Amino acid sequence: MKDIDNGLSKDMDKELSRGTDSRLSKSIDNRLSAEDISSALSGAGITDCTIQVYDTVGSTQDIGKEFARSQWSDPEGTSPLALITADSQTKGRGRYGKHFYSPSDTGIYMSLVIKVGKPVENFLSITTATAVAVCHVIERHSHMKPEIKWVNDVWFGGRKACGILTEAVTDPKSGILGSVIIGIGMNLTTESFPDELRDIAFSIDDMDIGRSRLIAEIASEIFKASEDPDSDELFEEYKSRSLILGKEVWWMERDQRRTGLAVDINRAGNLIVKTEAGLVTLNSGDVSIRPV
Ligand code: BT5
Repeated sequence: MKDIDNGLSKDMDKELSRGTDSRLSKSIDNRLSAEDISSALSGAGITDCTIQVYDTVGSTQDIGKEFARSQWSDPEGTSPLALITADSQTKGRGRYGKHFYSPSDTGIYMSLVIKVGKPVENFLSITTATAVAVCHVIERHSHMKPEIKWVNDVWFGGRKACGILTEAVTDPKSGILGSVIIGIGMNLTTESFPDELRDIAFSIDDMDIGRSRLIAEIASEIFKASEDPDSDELFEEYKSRSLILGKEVWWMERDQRRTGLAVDINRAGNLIVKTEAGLVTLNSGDVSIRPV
């Protein structure tokens, strides 16, 4: 198996025992604990999952990728699912190597590794399905109404609270998708952001569950969705939650600002934009909503 960029993304050991965050209800246990995650996953029927909880790491995604490789080099020795989470990341990353701000105590940073073993074509919508799964969990445990900003950011009132990064380990010869590594970063009680994020980041600070249970619920919702990520139901829900469809958008193409009307999202997750020159299909680049 070899890592390739296949378009899905262009591009415990240490258990923690931290106190509860002051902004969360005192009754909420906000510690990160492998035991709590494991027991919540078991409650959801997921028992064969490797769980690793760290204090600080570079990127949970990198650890996830290593695990994905071991799923193929040591199939007997590894489980088909893995969940890697950390209290903070020093090199949290988004698409194209962009930095994802991951401070300690106030957010969740997790990577799920799912062994797939199917042609890529049968797993195209895992990225969009993940965004829907994350919205379900947020709605279950918060009063906020999330929206999805193409491709897979979760936004509230024009600000980003959660970013999702899907990567893959694929066999280039057979086209078989070996494993997917789904990274999720979510701001929960972060109050102070670096300057460049101050006006664009948001924290979902009214969650009624602590971080361990939240991580387990997100994982189990995604594992469920991954059984049939290409289902029509999930895909239609993704589109109905999209804050970009039907809006005027702009993007940069070879130093040129282009504009158009976002009319559709196809099964590969591409955005279809109607421009004066006709329909344009955009991959996973950055698109901004045009101010009215
Ligand atoms: C993403 O990329 O938003 C995907 C982020 C995935 C992070 C998770 S955390 C666990 C796992 N381990 C990792 O190393 N990564 C994954 P993208 O759509 O490319 O957005 C990146 C942009 O989001 C940055 O350029 C900033 O503008 C913005 N950003 C960075 N940190 C943020 C934060 N904490 N909250 C809101 N926006 C942020």
